[in-house]
Amino acid sequence: MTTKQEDLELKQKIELAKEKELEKADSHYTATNIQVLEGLEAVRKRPGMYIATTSAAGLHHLVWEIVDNSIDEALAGYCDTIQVMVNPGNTITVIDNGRGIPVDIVAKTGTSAVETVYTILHAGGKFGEGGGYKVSGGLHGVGASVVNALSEWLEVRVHRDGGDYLLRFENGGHPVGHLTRLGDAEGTGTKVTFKPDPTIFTETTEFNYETIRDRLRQMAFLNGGVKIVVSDLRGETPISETFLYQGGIKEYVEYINKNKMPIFPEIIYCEGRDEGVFAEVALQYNDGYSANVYSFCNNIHTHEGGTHEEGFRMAVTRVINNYARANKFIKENEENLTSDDAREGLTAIISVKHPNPQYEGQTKTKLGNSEVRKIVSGVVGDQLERFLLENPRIARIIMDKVVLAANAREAARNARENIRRKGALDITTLPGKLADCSSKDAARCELYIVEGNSAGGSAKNGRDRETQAILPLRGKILNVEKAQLKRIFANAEIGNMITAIGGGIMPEFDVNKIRYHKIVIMTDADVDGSHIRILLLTFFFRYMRPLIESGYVYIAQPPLYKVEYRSKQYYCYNDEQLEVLKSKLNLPPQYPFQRYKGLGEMDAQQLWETTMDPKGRKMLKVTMEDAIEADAVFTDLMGDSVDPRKEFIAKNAKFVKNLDI
Ligand code: 28F
Repeated sequence: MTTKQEDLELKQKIELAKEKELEKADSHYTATNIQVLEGLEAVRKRPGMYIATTSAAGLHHLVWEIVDNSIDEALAGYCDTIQVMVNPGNTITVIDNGRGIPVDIVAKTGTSAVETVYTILHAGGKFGEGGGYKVSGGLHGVGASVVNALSEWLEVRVHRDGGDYLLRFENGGHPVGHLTRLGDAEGTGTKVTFKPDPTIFTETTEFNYETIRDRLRQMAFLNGGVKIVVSDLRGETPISETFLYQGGIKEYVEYINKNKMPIFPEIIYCEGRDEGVFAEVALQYNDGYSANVYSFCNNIHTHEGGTHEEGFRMAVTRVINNYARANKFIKENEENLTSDDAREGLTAIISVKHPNPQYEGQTKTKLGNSEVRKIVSGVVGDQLERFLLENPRIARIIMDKVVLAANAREAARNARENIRRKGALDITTLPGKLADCSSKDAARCELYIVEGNSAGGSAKNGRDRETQAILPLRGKILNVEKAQLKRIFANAEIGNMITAIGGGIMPEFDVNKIRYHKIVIMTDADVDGSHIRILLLTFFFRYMRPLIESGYVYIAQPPLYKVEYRSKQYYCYNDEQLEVLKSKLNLPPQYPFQRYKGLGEMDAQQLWETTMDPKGRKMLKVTMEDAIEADAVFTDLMGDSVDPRKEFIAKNAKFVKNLDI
């Protein structure tokens, strides 16, 4: 029996215990909260550790990271539509119709799953137990919390369990209260809006719509059946584009070959799953000479290739040789076809989804997992062989093509030998037109390829002789897309470039031998200048691709206008700058200014000051971020259809994205 007194004491004890529990929970919460903020603070202190760069590329990484979460939800089978909007003020909104981030409390952190995912580093890592795994690459898979840490503010809105939930973060990831249920909602999904922190992204906080659109188009190709709607709402007339490819990478190959000449209409497709790895390949041959094989792991472009590409190459070479021998396309006494022969004119996409990818290489874009080689080689080996057996008519077209390639390889080798003998590939005899620099340290050296002899003269006189070399080009260079290899090697302007740069040409191009780490294309700001620039870029893309991949190719930015005011000279590089300058100096609307029609109008001193002096110049870096897109563009321009070329030249080279100062 207990007395009333004892009863009361017990009650008090229970209350006390409860309070202690609460305190414990609270202090636990406070402790984790502090850790959380320390984690996000670490991201803000050293953003480079998490997103590699805080330049324009890093800014765009934020978008990829949020979109990756939607893609993962789609790959798990719960989402089929993703919307991405670039809003006025350069904020980004991403919406998906997945299950919605869970809203209940996570035991470990004591807060909602939404808050956990957005405040704990790597929290979003593994997806639910339903067999799905986080497959999208992300920025090395660092998670949404990094985006939050690097945002001035970020809002997550979730529709789930019949509710409409909101959580807002400010100042680099500090939650404003906790997840709040605003009311009822039908359906499910997640919506995230964020504004990148300008104190982190000091270079630029302006999103490039083309960059976002191109990457999301690629995402739509790589994840067939997922609808991605991209909009730019910043301008006066909003832009919106929808990407939905039921055929996935098959449609990707079709897209790349769109302006080339496929030699048969079918896209060959192989797929398989083994050891938890999903591998798929789509391919088609066109009548061109280059190989366009692009590989991906978990939606990341593996620029440096890796085991999936090796497996693919092995299988294609093996199957083609076997078929060619069995069907007497090559005779018994003849050599095997090389893998280069088998890939001439080949467009292919290799895409693997791997639960535990290992990346290697200088830029960590080379797939290292060794089991993948066998998996891809097996899938392609079996299914390509079968395709050839079942489609003898197409098999014959392919065989004719690869045998022709083998013969042409022989002819090209002779042609190359010829120029080598003539000295064009021999870097000891530099072209007479080249005004070389005195330094031999390639990392410091720059080669200016300049349109026209008169501008070439100014550049020679204005340059820094120690580090800047000048190669003037006379008139237009050969259109390498259309020309035969033999003619390309025989062309004097091209020969000069090959010799000056010093790395040879593909397939033997050696980026370690090049004599300059900056190749700067300097042409007039008119249609002819654009054309020459594009011809040069086509040449580099086809014959010195590693130059672009390594980020060694630049485009000079000469000013468009000069304004003289109170015996001072001001240069403007675009119309906007001119307007700003006019209003800054309070100039009347009719105040005269000089419009530069060509580089030749500048004297040596002006050219140096405005365009060549490393201290003040602006240059555009040519990137291979989307080599595939670039390839489609080059073909557009240089291929047989004339209209897209004209249109494109008028619009300028759009794959030139990154501003490098
Ligand atoms: C606009 C950005 O972030 N979409 C997302 C989901 C769905 C789930 C999830 C996300 C659970 C515990 C990690 C739902 N139901 N779009 C998005 N959609 N995250 S992110 O779960 C996160 C995990 O911690 C989800 C059942 N399982 C998973």
